[in-house]
Formats: sequence, structure tokens, C-alpha cells
Amino acid sequence: MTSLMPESEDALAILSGHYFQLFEDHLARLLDAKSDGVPERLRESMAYSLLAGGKRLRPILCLAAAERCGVGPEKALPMAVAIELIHTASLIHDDLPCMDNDDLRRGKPTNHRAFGEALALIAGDAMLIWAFGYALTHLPRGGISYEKVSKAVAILAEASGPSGMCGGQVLDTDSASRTDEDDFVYSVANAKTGALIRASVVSGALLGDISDTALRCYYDYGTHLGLAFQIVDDILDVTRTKAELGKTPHKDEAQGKMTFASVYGLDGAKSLAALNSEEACKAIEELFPEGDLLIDLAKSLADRKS
Ligand code: GRG
Repeated sequence: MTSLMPESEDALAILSGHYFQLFEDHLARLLDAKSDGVPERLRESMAYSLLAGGKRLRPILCLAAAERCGVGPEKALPMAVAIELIHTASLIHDDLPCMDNDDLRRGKPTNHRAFGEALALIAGDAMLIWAFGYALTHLPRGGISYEKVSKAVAILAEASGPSGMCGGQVLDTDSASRTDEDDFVYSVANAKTGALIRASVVSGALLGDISDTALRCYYDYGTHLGLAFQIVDDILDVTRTKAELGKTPHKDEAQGKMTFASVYGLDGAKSLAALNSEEACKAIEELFPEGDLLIDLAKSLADRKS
């Protein structure tokens, strides 16, 4: 089978190549299969964005957390798929003319540029609904109890909804929702980006057997990792090129957004990214005193290049 691993020496892909490839192959098969009742153009539009080469950070986190809690990656794959469906739907919607109005995503024309605004909107809607249906029907087939499935899926719903990603997007884009409180930029990042990253870790862990104490460690890890990720995102928006990012840089400044870079300056933001990456590592060190991929991931994400 053709390798879909990015050609660049990407630290995330190198560190987690096994999960990355497993996920990539599964997703490609899923979108290749013509499905009864799905109009071909809708399938093409969804496949266009889903197979455009994202980093797959969230699915990798989910599969890694699940495996560390006793559930093999094959069994956890439906949860990872659901998470990537939601993440990619949010990117399609974020790029729409009524939101960020962007032309480039994952190195390709945005979904609405390729398929038109109406189809892009519906593709995102369809992926959101498909995500929950897919997890709910496919996880139990791998022998995971309905009780565990419903807890994990509820976490995902909360992270995506009004108090999670949707709410975060409102704080980020609706000028009437902006406040001048010191921690506003944290509220945006935690909801817009952090909630789904944390849910990727926690939902994976919840599929297995986990104590409340260990769950707290994964929760704190996900919180700090999500923050570090968004802080670096803000830095990259200022420091990187279109070719490096595969999306349009300098959008935050052009839109007058409050970001970690605008509030704390580039050096301040870099220190905060490093601090949150360290906090993420500390949160799970007691579970993995001899080191772990999750720790390496948190370290590498603090100075990711795209
Ligand atoms: C459809 C659930 C849903 C919400 C609608 C549009 C919207 C409200 C929310 C968008 C939120 C958003 C765009 C957050 C940004 C998160 C972020 C840092 C994305 C970039 O993630 P990467 O770098 O992207 O992991 P790849 O392409 O590698 O997957």
C-alpha cells in the first residue's frame, strides 16, 4: 500500500508513525468505499478535505491514550475517526467566506473553493453527524461496552459543542463577545482548540480501564497540550510562510484577533508554549516514569514547524 506519511521530517509523524499509518490507511479505505445513499459529490467533497494530509495529532493522541489504557489501536480507531471528522469539519467551516474566508488549507484550495460554498457547508454538517454515528455503532463492535462508549462519546460532544469548539469560535470571531479580561486569550484557546485536543486524549483513555487518578493525569496533560498547541499556532501564524503552513499566514493580525503573540509578544508566547509543554509532561510523568511517546509528543509539539 502506498505510504501516506508526509515527506517532510515531521517530528509528530516520526514519533507516532505506527498510529499515523494505521489511521491514514483506515480513513482512506473508509472514504474510498462508495456508500449506499451518499451522493457521489458529497463523498468527494468530504474525502477531498479528509485525505488532504493533516498532521492527525488528535487521532494519534486518542489511539495512544487508548492503548496505554489497555485498548488496542484497531479497536479504538472508530473514536479516532470520529475526532478527525469533527476536526476537519471545523476546518471546512472555519474557512468559509462567512468566517475566515480562506483560500488555502492543508496545502490545497479550501473545500468551498473546490466544491462551492453550499456543498462545503453540507459536507461539514454531514461529517459532524457521521462522526457521532460512526463512533456509536463501530466501537461496540470491537467489544467495548456501551457504558464506556457513551462516556467517551459524551466527552467528544461536550468538547465540540457550545462550551467547546463552537463556543471558542464565537469568542474568537464575534467582536461583541470579546472582553478585555487578562485571561480572554486563554478562554478562547481552551475552548476553540484545547477542548478537542483534551477530549482526544481523555476519550481514548475512557475506552479502557482507568482509575480516577490516572484519568486526572490524562485530563491535565490534554489541557496543557491543547494550550501549548494553540500558542504555537499563534506563533506560526506570524513567523511562517504559506508554503510551510499549507494555509494563509498573518491572518490573525489582519483580522485584529487577540492571540498569544499579540498579547505576550513572540518571546513571551514562546515561553508560554514551553511552559505548557512542560506542564503537560509533568502531568503524566508519574504514569510513565521511564518515558513515553505522549511525553515525547508534548516536547516535540512545543517547537513544531507547521
Ligand atoms: C463544526 C464543530 C464545528 C464547529 C464550528 C468553525 C468552528 C465552529 C470552529 C473552528 C475552530 C478552529 C478552526 C480551531 C482551530 C484549531 C486549530 C489550531 C486547527 C489547526 O489544527 P492542526 O494544525 O491542523 O492540527 P491539521 O490540518 O494538521 O489537522
